[in-house]
Amino acid sequence: MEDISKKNLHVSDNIQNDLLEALAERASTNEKEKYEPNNKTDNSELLSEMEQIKNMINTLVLNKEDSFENKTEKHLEKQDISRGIIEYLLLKVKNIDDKEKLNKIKELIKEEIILEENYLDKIMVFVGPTGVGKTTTIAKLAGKLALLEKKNVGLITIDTYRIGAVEQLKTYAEIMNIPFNVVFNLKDMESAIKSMENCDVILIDTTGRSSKNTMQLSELRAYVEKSNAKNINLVLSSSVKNTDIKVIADSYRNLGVNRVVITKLDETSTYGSILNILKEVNVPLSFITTGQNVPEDIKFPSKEELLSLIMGENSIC
Ligand SMILES: Nc1nc2c(ncn2[C@@H]2O[C@H](COP(=O)(O)OP(=O)(O)OP(=O)(O)O)[C@@H](O)[C@H]2O)c(=O)[nH]1
Ligand SMILES: [Mg+2]
Repeated sequence: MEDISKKNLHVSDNIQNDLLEALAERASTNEKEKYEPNNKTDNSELLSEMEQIKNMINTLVLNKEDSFENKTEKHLEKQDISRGIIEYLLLKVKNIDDKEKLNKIKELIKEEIILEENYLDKIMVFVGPTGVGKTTTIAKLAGKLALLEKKNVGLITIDTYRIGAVEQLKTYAEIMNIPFNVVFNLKDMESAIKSMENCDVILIDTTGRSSKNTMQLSELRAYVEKSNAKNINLVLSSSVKNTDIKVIADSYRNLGVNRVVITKLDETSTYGSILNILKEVNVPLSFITTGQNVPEDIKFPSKEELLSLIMGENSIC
């Protein structure tokens, strides 16, 4: 019998099926022939053919599992990179040499990582869903700017909705000895900003809002517009569900979001969400946060550092 196992055995679900059928047919013929009086079939030859077919099927299955596409797909899935992005990456490298594919994938991912080089502005607003770390992030940034870089920083909060929210930021302002203002209505916003005219940077904290509550979001938008801020950061936790990113991005885009901050990277062991967020929100990354410590746990990673996190080659302890 021809040694089919040496042929090119690529892909071939169909071939596998054909072979399985052939194998089944042979097996049933064999059974029948066992009971026929004039059986001339040499059973040992038949068994060896069947063994060959079995080996060939194994080779086919292994070949498929070992293919670059398969291994890469599994690896990217393990990093929690979204299905859409994985398919896009694999399609892009489909027709290039296997040896080049991994580098090309890394290059493509790097293209998606856009860093905001000038993340600072005179007036900066932080918006986002509840509990993602907006207030803590503002405290970290204020600490870095006021304590380490000796800048004049002012803090404003419009979060009079949640009990304790004002005290949370006020406490940080007192510890850092920097001006602090609470804005209760739209009219207050103007005067609060005016009172901080001398500050190099004014950081504005907002109430966490669900992306599904359009009323609350329009109210928030009015405050953001009134602040005249040109630097509007959407704060998202790295543990955000893939399916939610698009909904959040779409609803917050109306607020003029033009930067993103990714928080709580210390709470995850896979970093595909960085890529998912950047691709979906489609604005530059200002910085990331990596823990609850104020002001230490704020980081300004390079593209290479983010790439190695996304690819699972590095981690944040
Ligand atoms: N592990 C970890 N925890 C964080 C990080 N940033 C913030 N937190 C914690 O997340 C919790 C919520 O933080 P807040 O800053 O109050 O979040 P927020 O977005 O202001 O919440 P709301 O104002 O209620 O919408 C707090 O316990 C923070 O200490 C981070 O980078 N890593
Ligand atoms: Mg808050």
